[in-house]
Amino acid sequence: METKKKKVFPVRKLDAEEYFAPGHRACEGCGEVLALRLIHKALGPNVIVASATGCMEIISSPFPYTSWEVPWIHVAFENTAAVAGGIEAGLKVLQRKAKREKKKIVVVAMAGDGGTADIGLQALSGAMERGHDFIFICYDNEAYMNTGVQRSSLTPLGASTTTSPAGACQHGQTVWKKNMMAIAAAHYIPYIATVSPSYPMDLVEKVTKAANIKGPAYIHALSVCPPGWGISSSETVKLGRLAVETGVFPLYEIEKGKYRVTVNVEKLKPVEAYLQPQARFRHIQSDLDLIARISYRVQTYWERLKAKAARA
Ligand SMILES: Cc1ncc(C[n+]2csc(CCOP(=O)(O)OP(=O)(O)O)c2C)c(N)n1
Repeated sequence: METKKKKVFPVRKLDAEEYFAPGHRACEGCGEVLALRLIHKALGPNVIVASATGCMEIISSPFPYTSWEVPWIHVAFENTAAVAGGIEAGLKVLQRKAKREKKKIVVVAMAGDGGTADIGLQALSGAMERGHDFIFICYDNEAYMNTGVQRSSLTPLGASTTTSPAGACQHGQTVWKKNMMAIAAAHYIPYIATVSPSYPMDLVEKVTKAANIKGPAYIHALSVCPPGWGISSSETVKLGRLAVETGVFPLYEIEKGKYRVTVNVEKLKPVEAYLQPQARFRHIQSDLDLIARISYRVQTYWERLKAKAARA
């Protein structure tokens, strides 16, 4: 009996093309737009993007202008992953009915940390569970930034925001940052990764992998935000590196359940090296107890991550 040949769609190699045009209105030194630009360089032209409301939407599409060189749709906070799932299902039907050529189109859903971990979480969970072939990218700048730095469930413990202010009664955010990687992993999707534009080749490799793997992929991009975090715009890339070097934001992937640390750090730097340059943590510099709690948490997570990777 003749076996059906599996169709493999090649994803293009990285080249000099840009798919997100300059001239957008992102802040100087924006880590989020740097991640976005690199991600789309890796994905190439054959994509359709569903974008939640958030910084990357407002800076890229003030009517009548757009920075998007690829098909892009602005959707509500709540339904980004649902819209992406619909696009993917629609493309599949059109290709099956031969109303569209059989070309790989990578369907991408993107949102900030508020749009991912808070308001869009239900739609994301549903889309991951249904198993749509799409990539969800969380651009995590650790607060609702474009509306004025309000806390989200991805704001780290101790960070001062306009709705978790540092003052006499409280030292900034009072709860731990939600673990979105673990939430994605709990859906048993085939590919999950953390990325940082401070490590561009690691980012490109993971995004390329996510585009080639069939089924849902979740990418979590740490996006340094100079105005929201209170750093100079020239410090973005350096702070992104410090997040990795201190273990605050480890770079790893979970491919079909197997953990792999992609950027190893022999000995973590003290978390103070990451906290100290940021104004949002200025008030906790003298709170040694809080720093010790953060440090313990970071160290423990890192050890557990390495143990999981060693077992893989
Ligand atoms: C349901 C709903 N609630 C609130 C808003 C107002 N709003 C628009 S953008 C935004 C902040 C987005 O934060 P985040 O998703 O973290 O992305 P960022 O702006 O930080 O990139 C808010 C609260 C909205 N558009 N829809």
